[in-house]
Amino acid sequence: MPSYNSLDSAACEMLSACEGVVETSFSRADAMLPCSIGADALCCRHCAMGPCRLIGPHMTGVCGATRSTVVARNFARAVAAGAAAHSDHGRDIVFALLAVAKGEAKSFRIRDEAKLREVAGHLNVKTEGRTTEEIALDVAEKALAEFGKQTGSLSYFRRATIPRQEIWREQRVMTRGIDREVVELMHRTHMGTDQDPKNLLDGCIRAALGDGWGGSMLGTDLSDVLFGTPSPLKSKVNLGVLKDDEVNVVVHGHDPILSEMIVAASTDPEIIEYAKSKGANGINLAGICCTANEVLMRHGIPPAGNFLSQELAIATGAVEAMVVDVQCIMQALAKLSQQFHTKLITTSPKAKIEGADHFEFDEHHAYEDAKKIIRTAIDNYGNRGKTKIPQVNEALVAGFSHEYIRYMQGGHFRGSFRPLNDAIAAGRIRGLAAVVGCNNVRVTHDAPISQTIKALIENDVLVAVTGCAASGAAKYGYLKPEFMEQAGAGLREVCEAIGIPPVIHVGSCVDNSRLLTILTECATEGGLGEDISDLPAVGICPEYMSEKALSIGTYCAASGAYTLFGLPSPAAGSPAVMDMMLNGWMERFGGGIDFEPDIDKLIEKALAHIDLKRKELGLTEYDPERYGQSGDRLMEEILEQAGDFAPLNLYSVKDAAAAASAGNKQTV
Ligand code: SF4
Ligand code: MSK
Repeated sequence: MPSYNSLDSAACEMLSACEGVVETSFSRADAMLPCSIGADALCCRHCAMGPCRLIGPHMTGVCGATRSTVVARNFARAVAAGAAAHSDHGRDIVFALLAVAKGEAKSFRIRDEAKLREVAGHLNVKTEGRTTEEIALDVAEKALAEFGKQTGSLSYFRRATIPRQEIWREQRVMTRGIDREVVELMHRTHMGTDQDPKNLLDGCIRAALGDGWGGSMLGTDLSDVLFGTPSPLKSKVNLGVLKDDEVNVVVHGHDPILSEMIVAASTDPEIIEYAKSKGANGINLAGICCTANEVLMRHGIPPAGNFLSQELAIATGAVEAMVVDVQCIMQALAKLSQQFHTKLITTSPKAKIEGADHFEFDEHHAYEDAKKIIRTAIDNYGNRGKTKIPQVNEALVAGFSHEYIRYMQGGHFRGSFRPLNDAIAAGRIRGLAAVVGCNNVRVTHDAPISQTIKALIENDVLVAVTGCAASGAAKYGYLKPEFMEQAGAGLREVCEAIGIPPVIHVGSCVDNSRLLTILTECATEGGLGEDISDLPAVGICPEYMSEKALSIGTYCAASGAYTLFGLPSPAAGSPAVMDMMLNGWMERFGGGIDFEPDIDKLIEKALAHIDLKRKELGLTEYDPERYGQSGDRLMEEILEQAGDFAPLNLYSVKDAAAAASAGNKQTV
């Protein structure tokens, strides 16, 4: 087979089948080079005197805007869009909770009351002596107010460490209302307004913090309240999860409100009977992008792939309906679905696509909407032609909410982050890394994600994954407990002791807010400094594509994390702006953004930062040879030598997951 621009053998098989027959983002990328002026952010089209291209002798635009101003303005608009996307998603979840609290959304109910009460505490909502619905109503109203707050700062900032809150106050970047910061950033970037790159970047930080500690965190928390807080479960990933003899429905996008109902409708006996009446053996649900992560984390629905798999899923000819909501949905799906029998179904009034069927989804009659969508897919089963489903899939364990991570380190009564902190302090775990974000067709699909994760775990770095990087990691077996064999000896011992894979799946891209919570818990547990910026931890986005990733990177940096992107800088046209975002932010916030397209160097930089932080904390110097001769592995060897070997249950994660989910039943 000729080589294709993907590490994923299922993707390569489909790209081979598509060659010369159907267009994909891979073939379109080959046919169109990126614009080099735009890539460096040196094009300004913020007024009709331009567009101005600040290249060659043109050091300023017609209005005199400098390269640094133009680059910072372009970056700011991307962050504003990314923060808006996440936050608007979060707002929709709040509206769903409001409808549930008012009894207007009968298809949903509150699944995690303990989390509702915890969120109520963060938002200063009284809980004592009140019904769940009363609390939920106040929580929803207070949460909505966070979006429109005109003065003061986000309530959730109280969840950050005290030193972090002080840094934000000192640096004057406390976010007011989420909407206010996004609108203000759009205002600042209007022609002739904010023309100081540093001030523009501070505006980015306020909007991005409004995303991470506001819109996204509320989105994650209230999704858990409504749909259940994830705990580990097993599933599979890749195009091989599609089935030849069942109606395949693929959910794609981000909003769990829609996908939760699709999951429920797909198990409705009446619907299953209807599928059988049309000659199918049942209904097979699969996911793409972050909707995949939402339904995987809570129901074990298998992801068919990540961002660059969306067209390839349709090209199998086996997908009766692809049901989409918001974000990361390629417009090309509309034309492509017409070349096959697939129904592309848009569901959000905010995201219609010319050529797709639009079934508007509303939480007030959600279940009926979902059943209508599934029936449409079933009716389409008879139109299926020849199929080509790559027989490639891989097992995985997903569902590590921060609540579960705390629970797995001591159980319900003694849960804490102490064992993890102790393992880091002792050097068993060298440090922590979050590997997050998208695919980007300008690099080999999944290769930077895979290379980064492999190198990190070999170097005893515990990795948490989210978004399309999580599905990418899963495809290569990294989310299987057995993969701990590939980890360094110290990390392997910890994984064996706790019963986790060396790479833990934490959720969707909105769930990067869970990473802020995990890191804050590590910092407040003690022994590793007092703040996120003290921790031997890094954030890495190897294959970013979306503007949301830039917002995520900005809020991680402003929260104290050194954050690396594996692509060229979108601020490359101004070394001064790049320096402000890396060195300037490192000095002011203890975290910064670095763009390093050479993945070998990116890994070196990540490990160097972890080691620097270990040194600053006065921790034992990391030594890869120190551990590996204790725990279960040693016991196995002893038993083997004694000739009395009986297989040990190394992977208690399965039992722990069952125990956790027993109290958190996910049936809708
Ligand atoms: Fe050109 Fe200035 Fe107008 Fe931008 S704002 S297009 S740099 S004149
Ligand atoms: S879906 S934002 S491609 S992670 Fe969240 Fe994947 Fe990136 Fe979209």
